[in-house]
Amino acid sequence: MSNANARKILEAHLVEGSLDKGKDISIKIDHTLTQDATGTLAYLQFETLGIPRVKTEKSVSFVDHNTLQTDFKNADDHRFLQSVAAKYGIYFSRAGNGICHQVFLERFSVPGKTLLGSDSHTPTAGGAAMLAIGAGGLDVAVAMGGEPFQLKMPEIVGIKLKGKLQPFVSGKDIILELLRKVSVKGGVGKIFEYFGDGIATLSVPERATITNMGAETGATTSIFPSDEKTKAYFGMQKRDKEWVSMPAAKNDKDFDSVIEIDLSTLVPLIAKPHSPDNVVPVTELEGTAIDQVAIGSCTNSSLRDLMMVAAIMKGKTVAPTVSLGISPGSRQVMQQLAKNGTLGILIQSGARILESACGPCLGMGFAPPSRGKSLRTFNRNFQGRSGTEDAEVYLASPEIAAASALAGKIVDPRKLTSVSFPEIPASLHIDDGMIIPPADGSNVSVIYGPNIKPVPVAPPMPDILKIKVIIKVGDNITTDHIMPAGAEILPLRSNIPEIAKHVFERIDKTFAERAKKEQAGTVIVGGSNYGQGSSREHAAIAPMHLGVKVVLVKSFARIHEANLINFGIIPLEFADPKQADAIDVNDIIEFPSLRKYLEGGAKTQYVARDVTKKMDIPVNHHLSSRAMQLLLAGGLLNFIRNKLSK
Ligand code: MIC
Ligand code: SF4
Repeated sequence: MSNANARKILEAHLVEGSLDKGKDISIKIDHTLTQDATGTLAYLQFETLGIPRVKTEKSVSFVDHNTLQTDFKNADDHRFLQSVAAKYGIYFSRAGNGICHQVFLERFSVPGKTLLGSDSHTPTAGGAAMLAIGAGGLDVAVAMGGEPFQLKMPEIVGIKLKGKLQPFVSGKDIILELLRKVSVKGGVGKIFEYFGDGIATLSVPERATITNMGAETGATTSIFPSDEKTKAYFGMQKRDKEWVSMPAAKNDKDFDSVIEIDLSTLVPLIAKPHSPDNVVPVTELEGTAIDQVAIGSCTNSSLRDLMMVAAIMKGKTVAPTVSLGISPGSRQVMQQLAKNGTLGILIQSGARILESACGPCLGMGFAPPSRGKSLRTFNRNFQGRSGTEDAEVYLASPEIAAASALAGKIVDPRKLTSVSFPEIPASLHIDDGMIIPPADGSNVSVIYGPNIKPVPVAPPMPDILKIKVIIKVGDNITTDHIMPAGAEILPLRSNIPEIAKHVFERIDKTFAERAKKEQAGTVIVGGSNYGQGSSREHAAIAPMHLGVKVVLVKSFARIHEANLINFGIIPLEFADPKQADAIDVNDIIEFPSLRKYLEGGAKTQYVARDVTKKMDIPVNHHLSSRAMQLLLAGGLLNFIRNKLSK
């Protein structure tokens, strides 16, 4: 019997199905997490379920993404979220308290529990041995209503860490190495579980950097065991009582397959523009001049990371050609830096201290200059995400970032022989004053603002689908392409008709206008790993609002495919991927009796037809029987409402 921790947690939470690779399973969700940019829709949808109080053990709502507040919209969202939390029994982490994943790890994580979060980096909590999965907001809303979460049983891949990292090589380099090995789609349908003698050398924040950025491989989640290092972390957080031991599996045989990484031979790595798997050794880029350095994000903003940065910056000033921004991951980190003098060192170095929030990571301020090179400790460097379309973003460790900020060019941090490593405190001052715990909400009224609009629901699936190809895109299209974020568009997250005007605008400015004109609906044609990146369900709802009925691609990223189904858009894959090349924009594609096909359980090969090219297109799908029911019902919300009303 396998001793993989991921398997044990799934077993303990299994509601339906058997744990055979690829089979449909449903699991009980203990905790949920939302952030403001996905949370408003999640809670609007939760409200329509008519459930008086969340049914999870613990649900937490964070405000960290949309904190620029250039007008009333985000402030209204925050007020809405606070009132919803008070009404339905949800913990509320106020703006200023920090980035959801960092704060969740510090204050809420519990080894062995399940967590579902409306953010793709929810697996961060896997650093503390939680089985933490990112999902669309509607899936999280339904989990708050007590429904199990559905997924296909992933393959459990053991990542065997051997040996010990060299100085100035850290957690970021481990996950960049994995990305180099497996690529941005190598984790789809997989859980990465870390084991081996090397794990004992890594602290929880370093582990969380790894599980966080595991999302960039497309993995369902990543998880570390709970050991002495985890115990020490819970002690530091004064949460000793919540610590649970979950020793690592010992044998390769506990996993479906194993990837080995020798920590002792690992070198500092960098992901080049514009993909997190475009990884090379730092030595290959040494001397490259940079314009900007940004340190922070849910990947690398822990106390350990920022004390390391300060140790490198101490007594020195950032290069005159570089603008350095630092966003500590949480108020706890910020307070600790202030208390032990580290903040003073960072300020003295010329760093611009930014809010404890996502900020530059998703283009909320601190955009690089035109054609600027920006070196960031973040997890995504998709083109344009920084807010500057022609900027070049590099991803690296805090060690590389700090050393390079001083030099004005990329440097190998292993040359910093005179830097002494900081002593991370064993105990912290704990202050949860910015977390509002649940109380009796029976008299609370939810406060809406004028930009908060009802979430549209898909119409029932039509019998006949003869629809136009409205756009054709290539491989690895991200949700940042489909539904961009950034300072101008993010404030529209609670208003689908408005945000829908921006769908695909970075690829084709006419998309929304053209799509809306097609009364019969439209189909998107794409390449492999379509919809990688974020969990934002806006990348499904907004196209649905514009009349997209089918997305026909070579392959999907997990969360986006689930979001399409949740909002009644049919995800189909080419049986022969080469056929994608033969299809053109404006071709008419017919999907004969698709409704009947799904009603009959979709058991045989389905064949669509490009009427324009007179070409049959055999297609595959991985729709579970539940997914087919959702599509027939016009999406998950309709489906659950029907179920609850029975
Ligand atoms: C991201 O990093 O892309 C985001 C912004 O955190 C998204 C969520 C969102 O779009 O609101 C994610 O990772 O899921
Ligand atoms: Fe926030 Fe960036 Fe992390 Fe997304 S990846 S949660 S935007 S810090």
